[in-house]
Amino acid sequence: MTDYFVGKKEYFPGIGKIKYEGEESDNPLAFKYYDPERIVGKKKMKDHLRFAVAYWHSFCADGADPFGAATHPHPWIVDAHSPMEAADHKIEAAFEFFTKLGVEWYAFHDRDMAPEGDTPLESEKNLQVLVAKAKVLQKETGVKLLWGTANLFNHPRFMNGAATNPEFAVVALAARQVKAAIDATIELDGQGYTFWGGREGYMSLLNTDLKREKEHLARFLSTARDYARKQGFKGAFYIEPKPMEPTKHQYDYDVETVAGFLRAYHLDNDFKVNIEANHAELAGHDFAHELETAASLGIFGSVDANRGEPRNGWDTDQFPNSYYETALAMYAILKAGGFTTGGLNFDAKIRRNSVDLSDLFEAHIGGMDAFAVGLEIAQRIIDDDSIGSFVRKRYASFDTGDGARFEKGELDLTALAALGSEYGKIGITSGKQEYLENVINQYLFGL
Ligand code: XUL
Ligand code: CO
Repeated sequence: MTDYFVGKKEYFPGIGKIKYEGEESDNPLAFKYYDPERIVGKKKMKDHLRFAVAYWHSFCADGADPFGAATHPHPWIVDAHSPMEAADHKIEAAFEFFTKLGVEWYAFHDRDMAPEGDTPLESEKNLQVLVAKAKVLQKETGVKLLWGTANLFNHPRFMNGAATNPEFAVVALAARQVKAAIDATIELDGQGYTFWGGREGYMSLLNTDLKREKEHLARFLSTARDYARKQGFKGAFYIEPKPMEPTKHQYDYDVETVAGFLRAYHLDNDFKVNIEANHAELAGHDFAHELETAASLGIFGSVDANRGEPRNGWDTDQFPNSYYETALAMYAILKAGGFTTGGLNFDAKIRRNSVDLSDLFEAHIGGMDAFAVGLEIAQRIIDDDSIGSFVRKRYASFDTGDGARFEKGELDLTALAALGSEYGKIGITSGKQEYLENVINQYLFGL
């Protein structure tokens, strides 16, 4: 009896179920901090963190980069005689990996799971075959779908954009693909559906009608929302902000930009954001900045957990490993009330030269341990109210009296100005930044 799934062939032989062994363990294939059943605050660790594996990076990306050929000859592809057979092997390898790692969620693009056919109909049929198999595997293993999406950026037809393509025929083809991906997501009981606008932007303003493209994007999203709701989809729609790459400028630049767009087109009741750490960095923001901004605007949804390489400014999609960053991220996430439909999806890939079978496991184990540590620290900061009480006190002058009247909009500028008669020592109160930074470090290393 094993407590993991193995299909027709075992793709990760010699690796069994990954277990929590604690920080004394030196077993590279064990969790040191992620203890799924452990209660933190009021929930189990696994229910706080809701880890998901990204199908595209873990089972499709082959280590190729613009300078070199593939270095990860995936056995589930090598031993297949047709693209559909490869897809069948791949899904078995994926569920073997999910269950050995012990994650409850995954996320996928349509084209990750099923190959594109010669016609739209053939592509849809391919997807339906794999979705039927995914449904059986989900039932058998208990692994669930965090979100589905459509790949609207890989095929040359999308080189000028999908929903924002200057040619209507491409917009309609993109819609057909999204419709099928929404159907697949509903069939698999997905908790969310993501739009990452990889090519929804421009390469040159000289050939671009910005106003029209943004209106087309909004129209496209509304029609997708209306269709999904009509089909009974109750989950969340996510926009995944990213400022650039592959386009020079992407319309979903960052959380604040997306929030303005959603409000302008009355999409903010259905759409939230899926925040990716590396995308935040590309936009010139801290990961925590994007999380807190989303929470403050009421659109926090889900997270693509990864990291960039701060010195080169690319979307390197590395596995998260900074406890400092995960602690600040989890603090923002817990303050926002935690995840509802969302989770922590490892939109991260092992490096081109990470060619051992165990590397994919070690990468995820490290990422999961990093977020487990981040969660523990964030929960302690919240329980002690050490930072929260400081921030509340900082704004206490708005809690009562004239400050409260200002917040309620009861003071016009004349009344407000009349209250501004004193200079004295007003405004000379320390922001205590260094002290607060020390507090965080004490939680991280001092306990
Ligand atoms: C690309 C990216 C995508 C989305 C899903 O930068 O993050 O993989 O997460 O399309
Ligand atoms: Co992503």
